Amino acid sequence: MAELQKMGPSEALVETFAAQGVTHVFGIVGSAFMDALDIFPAAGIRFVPVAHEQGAIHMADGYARASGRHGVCIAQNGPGVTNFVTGVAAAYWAHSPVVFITPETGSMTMGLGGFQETEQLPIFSKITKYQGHVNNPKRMAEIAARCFDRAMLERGPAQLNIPRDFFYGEIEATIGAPLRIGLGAGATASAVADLLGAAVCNSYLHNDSFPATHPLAAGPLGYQGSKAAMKLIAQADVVLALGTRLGPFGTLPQHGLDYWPRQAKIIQIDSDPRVLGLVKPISVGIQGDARAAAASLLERLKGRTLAGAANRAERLARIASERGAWETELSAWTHERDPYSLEVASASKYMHPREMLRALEQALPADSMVSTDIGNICSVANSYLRFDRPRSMFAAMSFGNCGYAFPVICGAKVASPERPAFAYVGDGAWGISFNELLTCARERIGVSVVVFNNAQWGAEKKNHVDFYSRRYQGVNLENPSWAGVARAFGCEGVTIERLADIAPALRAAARAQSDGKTTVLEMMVTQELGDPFRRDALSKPVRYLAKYQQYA
Ligand SMILES: Cc1ncc(C[n+]2csc(CCOP(=O)(O)OP(=O)(O)O)c2C)c(N)n1
Ligand SMILES: [Mg+2]
Repeated sequence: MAELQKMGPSEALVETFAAQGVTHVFGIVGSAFMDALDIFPAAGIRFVPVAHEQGAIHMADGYARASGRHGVCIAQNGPGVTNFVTGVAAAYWAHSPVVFITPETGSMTMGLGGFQETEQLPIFSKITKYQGHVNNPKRMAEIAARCFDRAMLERGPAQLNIPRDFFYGEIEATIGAPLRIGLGAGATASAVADLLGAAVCNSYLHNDSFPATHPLAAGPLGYQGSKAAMKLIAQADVVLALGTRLGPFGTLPQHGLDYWPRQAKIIQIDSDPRVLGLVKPISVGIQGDARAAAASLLERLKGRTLAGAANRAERLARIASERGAWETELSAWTHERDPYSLEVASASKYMHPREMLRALEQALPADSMVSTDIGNICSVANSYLRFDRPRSMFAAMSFGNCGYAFPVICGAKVASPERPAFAYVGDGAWGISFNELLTCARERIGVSVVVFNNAQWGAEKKNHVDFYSRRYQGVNLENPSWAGVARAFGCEGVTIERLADIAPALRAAARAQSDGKTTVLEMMVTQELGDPFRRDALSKPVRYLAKYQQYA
């Protein structure tokens, strides 16, 4: 609809959604945007009502990450909008093209402190790639479209802020076509790796960035990642960093290995020039699309005599042997071996987290999508999650908020209903997010949630163990039956205490997804704890005042 037409601003907004290919909008109903909501069905848009606005923005994030299209959500001005904050920050660091619509208090009462009023632009100013403010209803279509274009172009959340009286009136508007700069998935990476005979490491929490079954795949770097990947990259003389910002959290020493090859030449390619050389010193920085850059690199390398060809066979043998060694080590590593873990496990009849994660890995159906939360067991899961195609792993990225995984997998499932969908969630994080079971039951979104019931905020308890002589505060949980809670919400719930029950329960849960049924698989596990997130995060306590001496 490129010509100028008479319409209402709500129509201009909804027509822009349609032009941008929007089919789902997550949110909680509110008077502020009801005039636009009213016509969603006529534009082919399904409004997905949620339990909490944080759920809506996380679902939009999951939807975007699974589909590669925009995730969209909307909320009531004031409290509905402030409920978005954590989810926007999470989407920012997950580089998700989310457009969140924030109706604002009316333009004629702004500043008078009426109902549901707060300045909505400053709150989001540091966690958005773009903020569009509709300063005149006549600009609704123009500014809305720009939010969609910028979210995709800059890979991150864009805010569309609209004073609520600007939904009404008569305007003349043109609905523009989406503006897209082509960015491809880095699939060409395997061709480059094959030509070079180079090992391929996944960057932290991107285990779906390269097929795990490929013989050159070394596994993920970073926290609870693959020792094979770390040992191999440590020997590199050149690292080609393809479409990764080399985030600081994802390159920290792990398993006692300080693996980053400081002497190596680093070639970094990223579409965002601001991340080139930001975290790690580089030898060459290339601003560009990872796929296009890899393709042109491949063209230039073909037909040349490659220095690395001389020892290719030896290198391939080394890669295969490191992969094998890590697999063998992982299979034998059924439980943690530090004194705290040995003690708590011996007093428990429940499953060891590691052997449970291994059983889950083996039972996951082909083509599964898995989201993971922030917590000790979720992090250890990094060693046991392998994928063969992109858009399969949706970890809480560097914002690191507990309560991310469940709503995110709900959004991913709405985007890709044909794929089996699983969320891994610790019991503490589950307490933050289980309200969205309401949404699953009501909207018939069928996902499976694996809740790790270790009756503790484990990742933080690990700090009490390592640094505070086990002086526990606020880390022990008293859980209800989470399976029972799920059933009370109208979902399925199963409690699992034995390894042998994992595969059949997981398969049944996956089948139930096709009937739009969500299942909570409550895993009863010991209180063992894997390595801490990071060894540099805390220091041993030092106290100077007499009354605190026993706390040193
Ligand atoms: C919203 C939020 N609050 C607090 C934290 C701090 N935090 C990090 S990990 C963690 C413990 C997670 O416990 P749980 O979900 O039970 O998983 P577990 O570590 O026991 O496997 C906490 C509280 C956080 N990351 N996010
Ligand atoms: Mg826990």
